Amino acid sequence: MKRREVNTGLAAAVAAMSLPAQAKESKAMTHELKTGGDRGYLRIATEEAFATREQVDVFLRMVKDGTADQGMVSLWGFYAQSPSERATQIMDRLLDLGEQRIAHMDATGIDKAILALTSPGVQPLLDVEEAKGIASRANDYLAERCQAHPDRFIGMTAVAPQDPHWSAAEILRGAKELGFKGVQINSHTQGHYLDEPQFDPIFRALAETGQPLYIHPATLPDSMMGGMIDAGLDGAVFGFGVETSYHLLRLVTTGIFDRYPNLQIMAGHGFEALPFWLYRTDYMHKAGIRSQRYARLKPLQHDLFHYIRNNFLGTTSGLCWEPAVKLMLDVMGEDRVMYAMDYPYQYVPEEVQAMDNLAISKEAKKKFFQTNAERWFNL
Ligand code: 1DF
Ligand code: MN
Repeated sequence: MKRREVNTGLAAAVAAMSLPAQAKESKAMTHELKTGGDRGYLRIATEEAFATREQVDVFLRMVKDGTADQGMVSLWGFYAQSPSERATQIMDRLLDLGEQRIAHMDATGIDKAILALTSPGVQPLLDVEEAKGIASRANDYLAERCQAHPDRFIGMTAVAPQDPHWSAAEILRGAKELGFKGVQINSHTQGHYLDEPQFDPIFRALAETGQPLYIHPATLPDSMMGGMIDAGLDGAVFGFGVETSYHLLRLVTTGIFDRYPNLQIMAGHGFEALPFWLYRTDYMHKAGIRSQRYARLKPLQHDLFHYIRNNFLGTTSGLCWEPAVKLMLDVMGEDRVMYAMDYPYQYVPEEVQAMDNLAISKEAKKKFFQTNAERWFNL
């Protein structure tokens, strides 16, 4: 109703616009959002964030004492200190794993949320003991909240890759004792990438548990920052996706899936734009291999199309936009694309309606919202 009123001033202009614009407008008003499967599927949101107070306090301490890098100052200096409505509302929502979050899930028809400690987890912390303490207490807290709402909340394990052996043990504890269904790592850890050999215990633990790894964006390392902050592009607006897609691709080119052929890696934001790039990336990757341009790079067992359709899973977090989702479905296949909201960073009810209205088959939509998540997170 509110939308209709707001739009009356625009009505003539909209009427004069193309039919698709009109259809889009009326579609968004077609239905209420309810939980419980009234449209033939449950909605499972797969990239949903929470924070703990002690995590945010350490971020703020690092911002103030000068040990935070530029990306952390830009991101957490903002969320933890800005009086803006966006920052204060997001802080409030991140810290809630109770009634407010459930009410927001009810209001947008989200049946289940797959929750992870917000980015960058504990990965920028310089004191490894402190990092491990905060991660394990966050895991205990999340497990307790999931037990309090077993039909609504599902957890992913937070780790501290600064200590790969400890992280491997925490992955096993998450899977075997806490009931978690996956592991989230927020891209690089202080400029280190997961293809480096010291992280192998993490991949062995993933193989042992059979759990998926969600690679979530993080603040840019100083080495990649360049002029991003000057242009206002370092965060979720752009920089996150650039750095995370780089991470995903270097795992491929350095052969992680040839070493761990059953490994499943998830990423959000339209799989960080990689479906769009895939054809060219694959072509140029092959050209580089054939000409032996890079000493380190050995031929892979498969082309990039194989890995994206066998080892990667994409979610829509923050990119609930039909052209992008259709491209993901085309490139990754309808078994490998899942819905995510990215609460609380992008809490937009109209986006849920837009995804309900995707012009894809009934079967594909149920996979997208429900059964792919059930399958890949082993719910
Ligand atoms: C933002 C976006 C921050 C996402 C996030 O974690 C995050 C943001 C600190 O908007 O600043 O997870 N996101 O996934 O798009
Ligand atoms: Mn996110």
